[in-house]
Amino acid sequence: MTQKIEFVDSHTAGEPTRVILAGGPDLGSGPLSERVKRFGSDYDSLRRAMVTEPRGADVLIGALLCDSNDLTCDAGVIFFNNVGYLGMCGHGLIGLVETLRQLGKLKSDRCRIETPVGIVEATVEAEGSITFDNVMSYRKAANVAIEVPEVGTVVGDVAWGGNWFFLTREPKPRLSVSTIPEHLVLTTAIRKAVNEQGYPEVDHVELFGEPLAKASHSRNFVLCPGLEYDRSPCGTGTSAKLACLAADGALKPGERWVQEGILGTSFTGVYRWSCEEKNEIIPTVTGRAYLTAEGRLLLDDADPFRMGISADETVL
Ligand code: PYC
Repeated sequence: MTQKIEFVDSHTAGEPTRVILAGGPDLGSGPLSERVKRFGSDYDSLRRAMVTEPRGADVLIGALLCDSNDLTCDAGVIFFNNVGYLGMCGHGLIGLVETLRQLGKLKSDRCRIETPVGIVEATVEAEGSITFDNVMSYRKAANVAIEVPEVGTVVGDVAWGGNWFFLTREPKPRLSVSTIPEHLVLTTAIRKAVNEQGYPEVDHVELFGEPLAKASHSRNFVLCPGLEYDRSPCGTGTSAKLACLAADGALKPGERWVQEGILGTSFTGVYRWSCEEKNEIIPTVTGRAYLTAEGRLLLDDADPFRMGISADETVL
Protein backbone atom coordinates (compact mmCIF):
# COMPACT_ATOMS: atom_id res chain seq x y z
CA MET A 1 0.00 0.00 0.00
CA THR A 2 1.03 3.57 -0.59
CA GLN A 3 0.01 6.40 1.73
CA LYS A 4 -0.55 9.69 -0.14
CA ILE A 5 -0.09 13.04 1.60
CA GLU A 6 -1.03 16.32 -0.07
CA PHE A 7 1.29 19.27 0.49
CA VAL A 8 2.19 22.77 -0.63
CA ASP A 9 5.73 24.07 -0.14
CA SER A 10 6.73 27.71 0.25
CA HIS A 11 9.59 29.78 1.56
CA THR A 12 9.38 32.84 3.76
CA ALA A 13 12.42 35.08 3.48
CA GLY A 14 14.34 31.96 2.42
CA GLU A 15 13.14 29.55 5.14
CA PRO A 16 10.99 26.69 3.79
CA THR A 17 7.58 25.52 5.04
CA ARG A 18 5.65 22.43 3.96
CA VAL A 19 1.92 22.73 4.64
CA ILE A 20 0.26 19.31 4.99
CA LEU A 21 -3.24 19.68 3.58
CA ALA A 22 -4.58 16.12 3.62
CA GLY A 23 -3.52 12.53 4.21
CA GLY A 24 -1.40 13.32 7.29
CA PRO A 25 -1.97 11.96 10.79
CA ASP A 26 -5.52 12.11 12.13
CA LEU A 27 -5.03 13.64 15.58
CA GLY A 28 -8.72 13.82 16.41
CA SER A 29 -10.21 16.83 18.17
CA GLY A 30 -9.51 18.79 21.36
CA PRO A 31 -6.98 21.47 22.32
CA LEU A 32 -3.99 21.69 19.97
CA SER A 33 -1.68 21.40 22.98
CA GLU A 34 -3.09 17.86 23.44
CA ARG A 35 -3.14 17.04 19.75
CA VAL A 36 0.57 17.87 19.43
CA LYS A 37 1.29 15.35 22.22
CA ARG A 38 -0.74 12.72 20.31
CA PHE A 39 1.28 13.55 17.19
CA GLY A 40 4.48 12.88 19.14
CA SER A 41 3.32 9.70 20.87
CA ASP A 42 1.41 8.00 18.04
CA TYR A 43 2.69 9.43 14.76
CA ASP A 44 6.22 10.65 15.34
CA SER A 45 7.66 8.55 12.51
CA LEU A 46 5.18 10.22 10.15
CA ARG A 47 6.56 13.62 11.26
CA ARG A 48 9.99 12.49 10.06
CA ALA A 49 8.61 11.03 6.83
CA MET A 50 6.95 14.34 5.92
CA VAL A 51 9.95 16.65 6.36
CA THR A 52 13.25 14.79 6.30
CA GLU A 53 15.13 13.02 3.50
CA PRO A 54 14.34 11.46 1.06
CA ARG A 55 11.13 13.58 0.69
CA GLY A 56 12.40 16.72 2.39
CA ALA A 57 15.47 18.15 4.10
CA ASP A 58 16.53 18.87 7.68
CA VAL A 59 15.85 22.59 7.22
CA LEU A 60 12.20 22.06 6.24
CA ILE A 61 9.47 23.04 8.72
CA GLY A 62 6.19 21.12 8.50
CA ALA A 63 2.83 22.72 9.19
CA LEU A 64 0.00 20.26 9.77
CA LEU A 65 -3.24 22.04 8.92
CA CYS A 66 -6.01 21.03 11.35
CA ASP A 67 -9.46 22.11 12.40
CA SER A 68 -9.23 24.59 15.25
CA ASN A 69 -10.58 23.78 18.69
CA ASP A 70 -11.46 27.43 19.31
CA LEU A 71 -14.51 28.18 17.17
CA THR A 72 -13.44 31.82 16.67
CA CYS A 73 -10.48 30.56 14.62
CA ASP A 74 -10.37 29.81 10.91
CA ALA A 75 -7.89 26.95 11.23
CA GLY A 76 -5.41 25.23 13.51
CA VAL A 77 -1.79 24.35 12.82
CA ILE A 78 0.92 22.22 14.40
CA PHE A 79 4.46 23.07 13.34
CA PHE A 80 7.14 20.37 13.32
CA ASN A 81 10.71 19.85 12.15
CA ASN A 82 13.40 17.19 11.74
CA VAL A 83 13.62 16.51 15.49
CA GLY A 84 10.23 17.36 17.00
CA TYR A 85 7.54 20.02 17.40
CA LEU A 86 7.51 23.82 17.68
CA GLY A 87 5.18 25.97 19.78
CA MET A 88 4.70 28.63 17.12
CA CYS A 89 6.66 29.37 13.97
CA GLY A 90 6.63 32.87 12.52
CA HIS A 91 7.98 32.17 9.05
CA GLY A 92 5.79 29.04 8.94
CA LEU A 93 2.68 31.01 9.86
CA ILE A 94 3.39 33.45 7.03
CA GLY A 95 3.91 30.49 4.66
CA LEU A 96 0.69 28.86 5.85
CA VAL A 97 -1.41 32.00 5.36
CA GLU A 98 0.05 32.64 1.89
CA THR A 99 -0.68 28.99 1.00
CA LEU A 100 -4.30 29.27 2.19
CA ARG A 101 -4.65 32.57 0.32
CA GLN A 102 -3.40 31.12 -2.98
CA LEU A 103 -5.61 28.04 -2.55
CA GLY A 104 -8.64 30.35 -2.11
CA LYS A 105 -9.21 29.02 1.42
CA LEU A 106 -9.26 32.39 3.24
CA LYS A 107 -12.69 33.93 3.86
CA SER A 108 -11.19 37.43 4.03
CA ASP A 109 -7.83 39.18 4.29
CA ARG A 110 -7.83 38.53 8.03
CA CYS A 111 -7.72 35.16 9.74
CA ARG A 112 -7.23 33.65 13.18
CA ILE A 113 -5.02 30.59 13.45
CA GLU A 114 -4.81 28.41 16.55
CA THR A 115 -1.44 26.91 17.52
CA PRO A 116 -0.50 24.70 20.49
CA VAL A 117 0.76 27.81 22.35
CA GLY A 118 -2.04 30.25 21.53
CA ILE A 119 -3.97 32.07 18.85
CA VAL A 120 -2.32 34.28 16.26
CA GLU A 121 -4.12 36.74 14.00
CA ALA A 122 -2.87 37.33 10.48
CA THR A 123 -3.58 39.96 7.85
CA VAL A 124 -2.82 39.74 4.15
CA GLU A 125 -1.38 43.13 3.20
CA ALA A 126 -2.30 44.80 -0.10
CA GLU A 127 1.26 44.53 -1.45
CA GLY A 128 1.45 40.77 -0.77
CA SER A 129 3.19 40.48 2.57
CA ILE A 130 1.58 38.87 5.63
CA THR A 131 1.45 40.48 9.07
CA PHE A 132 0.69 38.50 12.20
CA ASP A 133 0.06 39.33 15.83
CA ASN A 134 2.00 36.70 17.71
CA VAL A 135 1.30 35.05 21.05
CA MET A 136 2.25 37.04 24.15
CA SER A 137 6.03 37.27 24.43
CA TYR A 138 8.31 38.19 27.33
CA ARG A 139 11.86 38.15 28.65
CA LYS A 140 12.37 35.61 31.40
CA ALA A 141 15.95 36.51 32.40
CA ALA A 142 18.31 39.36 31.47
CA ASN A 143 22.10 39.43 31.22
CA VAL A 144 22.59 35.78 32.07
CA ALA A 145 26.31 34.88 32.09
CA ILE A 146 26.97 31.43 30.64
CA GLU A 147 30.35 29.69 30.70
CA VAL A 148 30.82 28.12 27.29
CA PRO A 149 33.73 25.63 27.07
CA GLU A 150 36.50 26.81 24.73
CA VAL A 151 34.65 30.12 24.18
CA GLY A 152 34.48 31.80 27.57
CA THR A 153 31.68 33.80 29.17
CA VAL A 154 28.73 34.60 26.92
CA VAL A 155 26.13 37.03 28.25
CA GLY A 156 22.57 36.99 26.93
CA ASP A 157 18.85 37.05 27.64
CA VAL A 158 16.36 34.20 27.86
CA ALA A 159 13.04 35.08 26.22
CA TRP A 160 9.81 33.51 24.95
CA GLY A 161 8.44 34.49 21.54
CA GLY A 162 6.37 31.37 20.87
CA ASN A 163 9.53 29.27 21.29
CA TRP A 164 12.37 29.65 23.83
CA PHE A 165 15.44 31.64 22.85
CA PHE A 166 18.84 32.58 24.25
CA LEU A 167 19.70 35.93 22.65
CA THR A 168 23.21 37.30 22.67
CA ARG A 169 25.33 39.90 20.89
CA GLU A 170 27.51 38.34 18.26
CA PRO A 171 30.71 36.93 19.67
CA LYS A 172 33.26 36.85 16.82
CA PRO A 173 33.26 36.34 13.82
CA ARG A 174 30.85 38.85 12.20
CA LEU A 175 27.57 37.39 10.97
CA SER A 176 27.90 36.46 7.31
CA VAL A 177 26.92 33.66 4.97
CA SER A 178 30.58 32.66 4.58
CA THR A 179 30.93 32.03 8.32
CA ILE A 180 27.71 30.01 8.81
CA PRO A 181 29.63 26.81 9.77
CA GLU A 182 31.36 28.74 12.58
CA HIS A 183 28.07 30.22 13.78
CA LEU A 184 26.58 26.73 13.88
CA VAL A 185 29.43 25.38 16.01
CA LEU A 186 29.30 28.38 18.35
CA THR A 187 25.52 28.44 18.83
CA THR A 188 25.42 24.68 19.38
CA ALA A 189 28.01 25.05 22.15
CA ILE A 190 26.12 28.01 23.63
CA ARG A 191 22.83 26.10 23.65
CA LYS A 192 24.39 23.09 25.39
CA ALA A 193 25.87 25.37 28.07
CA VAL A 194 22.62 27.37 28.45
CA ASN A 195 20.65 24.12 28.88
CA GLU A 196 23.12 22.80 31.46
CA GLN A 197 23.35 26.09 33.35
CA GLY A 198 19.72 26.62 34.32
CA TYR A 199 17.63 26.96 31.15
CA PRO A 200 16.79 23.49 29.80
CA GLU A 201 13.78 24.91 27.93
CA VAL A 202 15.93 26.94 25.49
CA ASP A 203 16.03 25.26 22.07
CA HIS A 204 16.87 28.24 19.82
CA VAL A 205 19.98 30.45 20.06
CA GLU A 206 20.05 33.86 18.42
CA LEU A 207 23.25 35.82 17.70
CA PHE A 208 22.89 39.52 16.90
CA GLY A 209 25.26 41.76 14.99
CA GLU A 210 25.45 44.81 12.78
CA PRO A 211 23.05 44.85 9.79
CA LEU A 212 24.26 45.16 6.21
CA ALA A 213 21.23 47.05 4.85
CA LYS A 214 20.77 50.70 5.87
CA ALA A 215 17.06 50.10 6.52
CA SER A 216 17.71 47.29 9.03
CA HIS A 217 18.30 47.73 12.75
CA SER A 218 20.08 44.45 13.35
CA ARG A 219 21.20 41.21 11.72
CA ASN A 220 20.75 37.78 13.28
CA PHE A 221 21.76 34.15 13.03
CA VAL A 222 19.34 31.67 14.58
CA LEU A 223 20.14 28.09 15.54
CA CYS A 224 17.03 25.89 15.36
CA PRO A 225 16.37 22.78 17.49
CA GLY A 226 17.47 20.23 14.85
CA LEU A 227 20.97 21.74 14.38
CA GLU A 228 19.79 23.69 11.35
CA TYR A 229 19.91 27.48 11.06
CA ASP A 230 16.95 29.65 10.15
CA ARG A 231 17.34 31.07 6.64
CA SER A 232 14.82 33.78 7.59
CA PRO A 233 15.18 36.32 10.45
CA CYS A 234 12.90 33.97 12.48
CA GLY A 235 9.43 35.24 13.42
CA THR A 236 9.40 33.87 16.95
CA GLY A 237 13.03 34.97 17.38
CA THR A 238 12.13 38.49 16.23
CA SER A 239 9.26 38.41 18.76
CA ALA A 240 11.67 37.37 21.54
CA LYS A 241 13.99 40.22 20.48
CA LEU A 242 11.11 42.72 20.61
CA ALA A 243 10.30 41.50 24.15
CA CYS A 244 13.91 42.15 25.22
CA LEU A 245 13.98 45.60 23.57
CA ALA A 246 10.66 46.46 25.24
CA ALA A 247 11.88 45.30 28.66
CA ASP A 248 15.06 47.41 28.24
CA GLY A 249 13.05 50.47 27.19
CA ALA A 250 15.08 50.44 23.98
CA LEU A 251 12.05 50.38 21.63
CA LYS A 252 8.72 52.11 22.15
CA PRO A 253 5.36 50.47 21.45
CA GLY A 254 4.53 50.98 17.75
CA GLU A 255 8.15 51.77 16.82
CA ARG A 256 9.44 49.70 13.89
CA TRP A 257 12.27 47.19 14.22
CA VAL A 258 13.67 45.78 10.99
CA GLN A 259 15.36 42.46 11.70
CA GLU A 260 17.70 41.23 9.01
CA GLY A 261 18.45 37.51 8.81
CA ILE A 262 21.65 35.76 7.81
CA LEU A 263 20.66 35.76 4.10
CA GLY A 264 19.94 39.50 4.15
CA THR A 265 16.14 39.11 4.01
CA SER A 266 14.17 40.92 6.69
CA PHE A 267 11.06 40.89 8.90
CA THR A 268 9.59 44.09 10.29
CA GLY A 269 8.39 44.00 13.90
CA VAL A 270 6.45 46.31 16.19
CA TYR A 271 4.86 45.59 19.55
CA ARG A 272 2.12 46.73 21.88
CA TRP A 273 1.97 46.05 25.60
CA SER A 274 -0.06 43.11 26.80
CA CYS A 275 0.88 43.86 30.43
CA GLU A 276 3.46 46.63 30.88
CA GLU A 277 4.04 45.90 34.61
CA LYS A 278 5.17 42.39 33.70
CA ASN A 279 6.98 43.46 30.50
CA GLU A 280 4.65 41.25 28.48
CA ILE A 281 4.11 42.26 24.86
CA ILE A 282 2.13 41.30 21.77
CA PRO A 283 4.59 41.35 18.87
CA THR A 284 3.44 42.03 15.32
CA VAL A 285 5.69 40.69 12.58
CA THR A 286 5.52 41.24 8.81
CA GLY A 287 7.19 39.15 6.11
CA ARG A 288 6.55 37.65 2.71
CA ALA A 289 6.25 34.06 1.47
CA TYR A 290 6.38 32.55 -2.01
CA LEU A 291 4.96 29.17 -3.02
CA THR A 292 7.56 26.80 -4.43
CA ALA A 293 5.84 23.44 -5.01
CA GLU A 294 2.66 21.46 -4.62
CA GLY A 295 2.13 17.75 -4.80
CA ARG A 296 1.69 14.45 -3.03
CA LEU A 297 4.21 12.66 -0.84
CA LEU A 298 4.14 8.91 -1.48
CA LEU A 299 4.92 6.51 1.38
CA ASP A 300 5.23 3.04 -0.11
CA ASP A 301 4.98 0.15 2.39
CA ALA A 302 7.85 -1.57 0.59
CA ASP A 303 10.16 1.45 0.83
CA PRO A 304 12.89 0.97 3.48
CA PHE A 305 12.87 4.75 3.93
CA ARG A 306 9.08 5.04 4.06
CA MET A 307 9.40 6.97 7.32
CA GLY A 308 12.39 9.07 6.26
CA ILE A 309 16.06 8.76 6.99
CA SER A 310 17.32 9.36 10.48
CA ALA A 311 20.81 8.93 11.86
CA ASP A 312 19.66 6.17 14.24
CA GLU A 313 17.77 4.17 11.62
CA THR A 314 19.44 2.85 8.46
CA VAL A 315 18.78 -0.23 6.35
CA LEU A 316 22.14 -1.84 7.13
O1 PYC B 1 10.14 31.88 12.07
O2 PYC B 1 9.58 31.45 14.14
C1 PYC B 1 10.17 31.18 13.11
C2 PYC B 1 10.97 29.93 13.07
C3 PYC B 1 11.22 29.07 14.09
C4 PYC B 1 12.03 28.06 13.57
C5 PYC B 1 12.25 28.34 12.25
N1 PYC B 1 11.59 29.48 11.96
